[in-house]
Formats: sequence, structure tokens, C-alpha cells
Amino acid sequence: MNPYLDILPEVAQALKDGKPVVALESTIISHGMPYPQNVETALNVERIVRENGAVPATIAIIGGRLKAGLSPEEIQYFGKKGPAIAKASRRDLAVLCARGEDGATTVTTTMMIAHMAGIKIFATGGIGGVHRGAETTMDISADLEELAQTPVMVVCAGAKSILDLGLTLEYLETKGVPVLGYGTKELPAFYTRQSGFEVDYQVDTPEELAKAFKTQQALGLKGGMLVTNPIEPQYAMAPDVINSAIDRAVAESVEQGIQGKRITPFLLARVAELTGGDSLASNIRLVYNNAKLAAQVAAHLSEL
Ligand code: PSU
Ligand code: MN
Repeated sequence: MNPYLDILPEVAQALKDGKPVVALESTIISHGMPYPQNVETALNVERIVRENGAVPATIAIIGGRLKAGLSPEEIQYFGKKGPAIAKASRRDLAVLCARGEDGATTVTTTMMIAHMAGIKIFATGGIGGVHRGAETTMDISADLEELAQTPVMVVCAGAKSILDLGLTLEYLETKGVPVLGYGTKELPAFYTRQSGFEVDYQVDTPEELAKAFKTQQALGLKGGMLVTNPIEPQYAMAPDVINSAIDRAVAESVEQGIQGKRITPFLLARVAELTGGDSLASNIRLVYNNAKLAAQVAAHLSEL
């Protein structure tokens, strides 16, 4: 086992017994939502994973240790400290561990640590991708590279249109990452069910998702799989409301010269402000929906 990895005893036991486990990320807690809703959401997500028959493993870096599974107190700590915790992507792991620091794991590092621990399914809200204007800024999230190389299934609600969704799909295609739509042929755009872009395949049951992932592994293909699960209709936002907030937030990020790892958290917080908290309510609901689906897939996967 990786000498920097600590697996929570309950998670280690479940993995040993071949029981379903679902990984969850910590950047969504520290940088993706405000306190105290972030802590409340993270604890509810763990409960939903359990209610659907799997063991939750929230992933983070604490004191230079890679943690697969957090206690409720540790989740509380991450939520309270918020953006004061370093947002940890692949490039940050070595320095954070060497210094014994804390780090909030993005989709990238959550996939890495999940894989080190032997966890195959991971639920989150949205992934990072190719940013608007990337043809000049070259801002492409490391999440896409990780999906190309690490064998973990990521269940999300698509991607926010803070990104260029068309270019994000092109990049995933180049990297050989399957993009599946749960019950839909259209890529969901996080807050809305529609984006105008098609996914590679529509898959209608958790069982079929588990089978697709199992087959990818049996074929010896490296890399992950992206499942896009549309937000439930009753929690979706009106496209014009959310799109105008996103356009404004993106324009402000350019005016203010926000760059690098600060862009995504800046846009998430600004969109929530501009929609008067409506986007946060949708965000929370779609994470719950993804946790449920991921737990169901994990349950089927453990039986294959
Ligand atoms: N998109 C969201 N919510 C999030 C993130 C992205 O809708 O919380 C977070 C995730 O942790 C994701 C990270 O992995 O932002 C991507 O950051 P960047 O664009 O800097 O790679
Ligand atoms: Mn970036």
C-alpha cells in the first residue's frame, strides 16, 4: 500500500469484503460551497450513499496524509476552513505531503487517491474541463487528463457552462474517455438538463453502467469513465437565468484577471451570488442525485 495513504477502518473493511464503496471529493466542500451548507451537504451525501447500500469515503489530504474516508469532525474542519485549505491537484501532492499540509482534493486527486485505495466509483457535482477561451489561455483542467489515465468511474451532473462544453467533449474523445448519459443522449449542463451537445451513449440502468465499467477493466483499457446524470427536473434552473449569471461571472473573471486554480472557485461563488443562492440549492440537489446513482452502481459492480 502507498505509504502516504490512510484508509478509514470502515472503508478498509468494506473493500476487503468486496462491499460497495463510493469516493467523494473535498474541494466541493472547501471551495465549491459556502459554510455551513458545505458541511451539511457533505454529511447528507455520506448518508445518501449509505441509504443506497454503499460505504462513503470522502477523500482529502490532512497533515500530509492521503485520506480515504473522513470522520464527521474532519468534514466539519474542511468545511469551516474553506478556501484557506490548498486546492490540491496532481501537481500539488508531492509538496503538500512533504510539508505535512492539508489539501482539498479535486476530481483529479480524488480519483488518484480512490484508485490507490482500491475504490472504483466516485460521485461529485461537476468536473473541470476546457475553459472558455482555452484556445489562448490553455486553461484545461487536469481532471480531463486524470480521466484519461486513472480507472475510476466518475458520476457527475455534466459540466457547468463556465466551461466550453463542446471543447471539453472533444478533449475527452481525443483522450479515449467514454462519456455516458444516464437516461439521456444529451450532455446535461449541471444546473440544466440540456446543453445542446450529445454524449457518446445513453445508458438507462445502474446495472448497465456497472457492466460497462467492468468490461472496460476486463478489456485492459486504462483510464476512467464519465457518467453524466441530469439534475432532477424539479430542481433544474431556468436556462436564461443561469446562463446570464454565468456569462457575467466569466466576464468579471476576465476583467479582474483571475487566473489558474482560482478561476473555478471564483466562478462558482460568483454564480451563486448572482442567482441569490438559487444555484446553490440546485447544486446541492444534483450532488445528492449523483451520490445515489453512484451507490447503486457500486452495489451492482460488487456483484459482477
Ligand atoms: N466544478 C463544479 N464544482 C466544483 C468543481 C468544479 O461545478 O466544485 C471543482 C472540482 O473539485 C473540480 C475542480 O475537480 O473544481 C476543477 O478545478 P480546475 O478547473 O482548477 O481544474
Ligand atoms: Mn485550470
